[in-house]
Amino acid sequence: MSRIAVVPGSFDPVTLGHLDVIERAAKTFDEVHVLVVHNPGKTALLPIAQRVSLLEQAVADARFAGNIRVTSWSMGLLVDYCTEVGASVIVKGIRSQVDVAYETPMAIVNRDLAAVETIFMLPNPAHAHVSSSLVRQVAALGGDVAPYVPRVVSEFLQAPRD
Ligand code: COD
Repeated sequence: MSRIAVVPGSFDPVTLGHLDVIERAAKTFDEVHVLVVHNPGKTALLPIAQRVSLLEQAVADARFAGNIRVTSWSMGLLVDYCTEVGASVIVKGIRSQVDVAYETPMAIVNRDLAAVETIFMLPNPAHAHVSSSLVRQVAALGGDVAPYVPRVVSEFLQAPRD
């Protein structure tokens, strides 16, 4: 039986830290679904479809295995998506104790709701300080985000707008 893992996030926008975790998940599981989910606790920069498109372009890089699918979910619980596609595992990236404290209750509730386990993966420490909110702030103030995001994202954020 193939093991499907879901890597969920706001990905607003996808960063090198996210990609590090996605790459590790793709090496660990047969199939990985990268799932863009709206987080009502955050003010969005990019529309969901744009985030999906940037993620698709980022994981098209040759270093990623061909077992990654990018999609979005707005139909209810994260575990409802997992059940729909037959995924038994959620993968979350952990940067610090703050992430552990934030993610642990969600992991337990997701297990209670649908017997979906959560696996925490540690990124390369080089990316541990990177967050989408930091990228949004640097971009909004005209700084260079290239050290923190895939090239497709820095080109998109730095492109002139109407
Ligand atoms: N290195 C490693 N991991 C990282 C990095 C980095 N530099 N940056 C972010 N991550 C990890 C985060 O810790 C997180 O695990 C994941 O990547 C996504 O991060 P974000 O910031 O894009 O997304 P969030 O934190 O806004 O998460 C949004 C979710 C929708 C995934 C989350 O809120 C969630 O799981 N919601 C569940 C909704 C639900 O069903 N609730 C009911 C039961 S809990």
